[in-house]
Formats: sequence, structure tokens, C-alpha cells
Amino acid sequence: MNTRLCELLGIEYPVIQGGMAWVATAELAAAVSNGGGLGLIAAGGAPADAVREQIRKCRTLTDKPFGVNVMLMSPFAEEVMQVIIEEKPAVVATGAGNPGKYIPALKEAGIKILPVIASVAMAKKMEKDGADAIIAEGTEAGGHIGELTTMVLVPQVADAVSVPVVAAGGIADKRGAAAAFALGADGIQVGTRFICSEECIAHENYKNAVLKAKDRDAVVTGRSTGAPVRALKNKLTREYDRLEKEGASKEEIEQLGVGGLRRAFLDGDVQTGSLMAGQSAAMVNKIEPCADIIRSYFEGMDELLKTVAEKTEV
Ligand code: TUI
Repeated sequence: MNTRLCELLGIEYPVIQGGMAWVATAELAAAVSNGGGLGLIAAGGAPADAVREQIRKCRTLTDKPFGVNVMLMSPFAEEVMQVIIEEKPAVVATGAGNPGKYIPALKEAGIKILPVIASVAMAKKMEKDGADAIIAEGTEAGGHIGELTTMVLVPQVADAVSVPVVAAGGIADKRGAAAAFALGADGIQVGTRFICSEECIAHENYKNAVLKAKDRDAVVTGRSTGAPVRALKNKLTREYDRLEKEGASKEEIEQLGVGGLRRAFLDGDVQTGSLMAGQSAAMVNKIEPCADIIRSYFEGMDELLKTVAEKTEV
């Protein structure tokens, strides 16, 4: 494998691990980078010092390039960016906002910047502001999401920008990877499947919930408050639905989710915790090492593409 993304990031396989708060620790990021992809530490809502510690820990676990995902809605985003500029990981990916104001300083520090976006307009803006590649995330993804599917977002973004495009959302196996490349992507971002990696430190109950999930189990809550989030159906999502239907206040609805990620990922509370996961959870059926997950997206790709060519030959 050698796509433009591999060249840009100095990686062997064009796979970026999604930045999942609480799940994407130094251990997971290092395992993905050691497996030939690009691992990301998720800053999530963590304070800057905790992120600095994770970056330093990751350096002890891998000598391959890795990055940090910055959730821009975090109250600590500004200070986390400052720490990143000091520590200089190879890459910064951002989510849930516009990283434009940080791009000049990141570039100055020699850090590659890959914003996650959910619309064509935002992709164009990010390229203009100096992004090195664009991660186009479809609504199939877990966590905070946009409206468009990966199927329609990726080709439009690929047409609109000239930097490499990474497809994200719903890519669970090599069929999804082949589709992403056909849509014009230069790489894929994978989140949900890495929750079920051996190296991921998420609680066993959380991993089991992903393994058990069926096709319609990853539901969206929070549409009415303007911050839609996809997570596995449980007591918490049903409570969200009830409050939203009753027309509860934004504050009351948001209060429900406070601490929800921590409860799910660290405490294993699968009832009142927020089990953020993408639609692809239904396609994740075993726990494997990160290196095997990465290879599985490409092994047998020739055969798959031959089948496609045969089916579609005129
Ligand atoms: O950011 C994500 N996924 C996330 S963030 C997160 S933490 C959270 N928890 C509860 C509520 C909300 C967030 C959990 N999962 N994915 C990347 C992503 N970014 N998806 C959509 C966007 C996005 C949205 C708007 C990117 C840019 C954007 O621009 C807005 C603007 O400023 O114009």
C-alpha cells in the first residue's frame, strides 16, 4: 500500500485510528502505529497536563509517527493545543469544530493538521486555511456526527479539495475500504472496530456491547439540542428520547449525558453510560490485535477487486 496519505504521514497502511475519548489512550495509539497505521491519542475533555503525559507515554511505546485528536468543544482545547505545539506529535486531528485559528502555529511547529469535517463547505475552508489532509466523516460514525452519509460525503469532498481525503464512518472491513477508495479517498479512518482490539483499555462490558450490537442498535440522540450523538441503544438513550419527546430544556437533556462516557468506557456501566459507537458495531464480531485489524482491511483486496471487475464487466 502506498497512497498519498502514506507518503504524507510516513505510515505503511493508509489507516488512521479514530480519536475516541477515554478509549484512544497512548496504549491504543501506539499499538495502531506499531501495526503500520496512524494511532491517535484522544484528548477528549481531558486537561492539558493529562494530554502531555499521554503523548510522553506514547513515545515510550512506539517510535513510529502518531497523533493527537483534539475535541474542539472541550473547555481545555486552547491549552491542549499549546501542549501539542510544545510536544510536537507528528499529527493533530480535530473534531467538533473549526480548528482554523490554530493552523498557523501547528504548521510553524511542523505538525500535520487533519480536520474531521462533515460537509463540503467545511472541507474547502479547511484546505484554504492550510489543512494537510481532510477526514470526511459520514453519519454512520459513532459519537458526535453530521447529516451526510459516507457514501455521498466522500466523493463530493474528493472532488472539492486537492489534498488527500480520508473516509470515515461505517468502514468495518475490506469491502468498506474498497468502497472508500472507489469514492475517491486516499485512506480510511476506523474507530468502532478498534474498540474491540486487544490493546484497547475500554471496559470489557463496553467491548461486549459492541460485539453484541445488531444493525439498528447504534442510535442517534440529541438532534433536538443541535449536538447529535450516535451511541448503542440502552437505558440512557431511551431516557434521552423521552426527554426530547417531552420537549425538556436543553440543559436538562444535556445534564443526562454528563459523565456518560466515563461511566461506559471506564466503569463498564452499559445501562446509564454513553456507549458511543458507529453503525459498523454490528459488523464487529471479535477481539483482535490492532495489527491484525489493520491488515484485514487490505489482505485479499486483489481478489475482492477482481470479483467487482467480473461482476461489472460489460
Ligand atoms: O468530533 C467527532 N466526534 C465526537 S466528539 C465527541 S465529544 C462530545 N460529546 C458529547 C456531545 C458532543 C461531543 C464525541 N464524538 N467527530 C468529528 C466531527 N466533527 N463530526 C462532525 C464534526 C464537525 C462538526 C461541525 C466538524 C466541524 C464542524 O464545524 C462547525 C463550524 O464551526 O462550522
